[in-house]
Amino acid sequence: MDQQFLHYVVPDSPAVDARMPALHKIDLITVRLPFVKPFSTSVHTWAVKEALLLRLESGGVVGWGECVADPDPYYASETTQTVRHIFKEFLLPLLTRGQTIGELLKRWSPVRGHGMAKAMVENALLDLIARQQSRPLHELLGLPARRIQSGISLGIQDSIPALLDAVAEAMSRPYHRVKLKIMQGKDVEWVRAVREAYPKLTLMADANGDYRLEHAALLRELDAFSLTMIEQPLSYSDIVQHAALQRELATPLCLDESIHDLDDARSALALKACRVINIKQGRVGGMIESLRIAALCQHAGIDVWSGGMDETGIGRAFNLQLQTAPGFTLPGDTSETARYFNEDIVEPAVVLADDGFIALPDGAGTGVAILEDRVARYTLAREQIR
Ligand code: OSB
Ligand code: MG
Repeated sequence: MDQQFLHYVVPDSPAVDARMPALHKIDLITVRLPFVKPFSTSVHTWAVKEALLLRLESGGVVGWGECVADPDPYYASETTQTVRHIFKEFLLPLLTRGQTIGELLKRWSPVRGHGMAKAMVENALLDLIARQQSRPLHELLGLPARRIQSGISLGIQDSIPALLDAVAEAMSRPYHRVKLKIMQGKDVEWVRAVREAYPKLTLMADANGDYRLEHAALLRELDAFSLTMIEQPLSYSDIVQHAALQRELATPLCLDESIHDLDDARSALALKACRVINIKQGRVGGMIESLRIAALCQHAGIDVWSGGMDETGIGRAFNLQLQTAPGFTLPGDTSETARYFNEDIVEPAVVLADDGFIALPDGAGTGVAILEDRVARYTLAREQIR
């Protein structure tokens, strides 16, 4: 085992020194936005985006966080209900004014796991603080602005011709790379068809944990298609078996579901379980933990990218801000707004420039304006907590 990664002391973002303002109003808002098209992984199909939003108000300034948990546990074990419970019972009582963000993160470390709940709160606080200081979020995090690479994740399709149509539609926009969802029975021939139609396309596959080590020979067939990586082929909770699989494949493996925090990333690197990590800020407990993981990976010479959870424009704006960090060398799952929703709850929408890059929105905080009338239109439930 590579001990080096276990001992590396990761530097922290200057945002840990930011101080929490008084919170005059706290709202938990459940929104439901219809997707343009249903989205399928090997596990489940989602026809709508149902998300919990946290709205924090301090002296007329409002910060917003979006939780990536679904109402169901078909991507991860947290759900909107567990997030609501953990937030109200265990995180909310710790939100006292004057402490630094770093102190808050230490105070809530006894709350085991629940990274999605923690990310929602940290998101809203960082956005609020940055907006109060009239600074963009990346600046609060100590990161210079830059344009962001784009990528698109295509869900499981009904047939190979439908997949080829979906790829053709994606390629009508200048995305930097295409990710295909795969599952048992929809893998080698499906990837082969796309590769034959597009020999030069930057292409990868994501199995959302559908395979076991006994499928190693089948997965090795994917080595023929020069994929940039295969994401989470094995169980959502595994690290060790991915290390065994990586030794048998030429294609780099990427971990998504298995990485919940910096410690998981250390384990994965020490065991050589992957050559790439998909960092979703909403999964790993927030922006600050994401930057720690990115710094560890940079030290290890491992590429990272930002995944997505089909977020509304609020969550997507955090994913954009995160990707200003230097470790994010690969295009992520950051796609145009129009690919997810006919109408979003923020402005401006994410749109690709002619060269496929995405410009950071240039307002304070996440840079996007939250359209409260649109939020209201898509609201299922609103709970004023303070
Ligand atoms: O595994 O990366 C995943 C969406 C929902 C749940 C899990 C995943 C995804 C995606 C889409 O791949 C990412 C996006 O476009 O935001
Ligand atoms: Mg994934």
